Amino acid sequence: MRNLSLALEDTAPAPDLPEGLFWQKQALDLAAQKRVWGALQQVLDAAPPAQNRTKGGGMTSAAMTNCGQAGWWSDPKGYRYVTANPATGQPWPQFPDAFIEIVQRVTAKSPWPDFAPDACLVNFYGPGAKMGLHQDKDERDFTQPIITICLGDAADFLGGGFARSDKAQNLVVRSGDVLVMGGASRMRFHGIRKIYPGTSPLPDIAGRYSLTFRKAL
Ligand SMILES: O=C(O)CCC(=O)C(=O)O
Repeated sequence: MRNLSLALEDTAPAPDLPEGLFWQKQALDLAAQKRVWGALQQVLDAAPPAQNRTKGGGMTSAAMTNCGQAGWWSDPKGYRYVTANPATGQPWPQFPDAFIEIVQRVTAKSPWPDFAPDACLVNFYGPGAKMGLHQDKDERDFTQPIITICLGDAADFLGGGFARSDKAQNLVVRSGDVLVMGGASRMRFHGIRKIYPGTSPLPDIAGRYSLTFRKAL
């Protein structure tokens, strides 16, 4: 049976979002999601996602990989962007054309029509995976937004405040949704509370991918 609480969430009115946080529900129809998935598979083949070690000595719950000129990396030395995959020494795979087209389409009518990402951190959440509340602050230019494409299972996205302890808003995001965090919301804490296994409209995806586009360098 599909998750009942998720079905109920669907009928809830869209919540008010703070300035700079945009949630474009179903920005990608199923055909566009399939195209992104096809392109993503090439990235995953070239740079398979893996759980990374953290500064604190643990492991990331989500598995990660990157494409673009730079990739976000975590290991006991800390968090940073690197231009080659430390696991292989190879450059990260280039952005597939499908990614560039989607980002351009999404940003065209946004406050950041000239957004030119140079990094895409891809997170993969299997059953039980999550991501704690954090700020994205390893990029050089905080005037540029972070744009996230959701693919696969639905998830609880937490949009918090500017302190980790601030109350967070829960958005149930689905495959094809796009989130933009920019401007006044660029430095908000955010995270993934849980995913809803078995809710992916793409039968080949068991779990959730988030494609997070950044201007890192
Ligand atoms: O998976 C998501 O939607 C959130 C990802 C995220 O917060 C990040 O990559 O910094």
